[in-house]
Amino acid sequence: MSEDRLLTALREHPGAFLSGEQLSRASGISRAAIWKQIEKLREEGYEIAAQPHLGYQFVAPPDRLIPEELSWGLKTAVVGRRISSYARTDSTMEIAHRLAAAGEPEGHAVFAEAQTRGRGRLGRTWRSPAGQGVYLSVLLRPKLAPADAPLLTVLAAVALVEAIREGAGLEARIKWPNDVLIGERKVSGILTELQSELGQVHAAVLGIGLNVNTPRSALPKFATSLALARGERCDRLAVARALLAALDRWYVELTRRGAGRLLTAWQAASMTLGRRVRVACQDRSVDGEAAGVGPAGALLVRTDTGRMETVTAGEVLILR
Ligand code: BT5
Repeated sequence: MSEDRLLTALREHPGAFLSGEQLSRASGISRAAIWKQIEKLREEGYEIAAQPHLGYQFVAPPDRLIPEELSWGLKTAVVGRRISSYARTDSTMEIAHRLAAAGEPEGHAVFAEAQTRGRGRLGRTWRSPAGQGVYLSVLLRPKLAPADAPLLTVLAAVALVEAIREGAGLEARIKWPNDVLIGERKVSGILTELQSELGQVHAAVLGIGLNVNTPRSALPKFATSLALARGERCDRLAVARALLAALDRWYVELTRRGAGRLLTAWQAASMTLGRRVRVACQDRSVDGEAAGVGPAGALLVRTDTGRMETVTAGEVLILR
């Protein structure tokens, strides 16, 4: 569409003023109608400067996670091949599951500005205030056995650490199994859900909640956001794009070459390994030293008797 071409022409020359005539040539919109289209873009939240005799200049996109902006400059093989964005929904997990059931190919990324029923594990709630965070579910169809699916949580955690570094300049650490922390506070949580049958994964929905500009008042007690940790607002689009790119890099690595490098990266970013932990599992509790991570993303705990226990799911309390 010619409106899209107008936006592309402006975006391709950041910092430069383009005359009405240049924009008209690039977009196919008549010179007389350019101003009206610019006003329309401004109404959508685009910041565009105008100077008499000079023309128009692209200043900033809207602070919204919309497909046109998320895919700008994004070169991914799988993750984000398709992007959907919702202003408000119950949970992006629900939308991605419905897409999966309808046969949608893998890679579709579903974003929402706000969730009314954002969820964590075991029926817990994920607080999802509007316009502050990244709430994302990615539909994947990995050739993994259900028992290896925790590797997707490992993948998301490593991708989050990289995206937080790249998009916000902050160092985050991974707390097994599905939390990403800055300092001692949770900044992001991961939820992996499967559609599987007879030992085969048909679809996996990888859910990620990341607090970007979320104020303290909207968060639970032991949580933080990138903006709180950095002391200034962060570019949500930049963080979200970096996240899609990192998820894609690691997904391609995992599916083509296996989990080796992924597990090494996880270990380097882990805050759990080497610590004394208490892991509460469904029916028991294991005390010991977090000694390593198994090939499918399980936690290896060396108990006081020297025995190695493998824990596939649970809550970790770091004792010291
Ligand atoms: C998680 O569960 O950490 C997984 C969260 C996944 C959320 C994403 S958002 C996009 C997608 N759509 C969804 O509906 N969900 C996914 P869990 O480990 O069970 O942790 C949940 C706990 O984290 C809660 O009980 C709170 O204590 C805490 N919590 C809730 N909201 C939080 C927030 N915004 N930031 C930090 N901690 C939070």
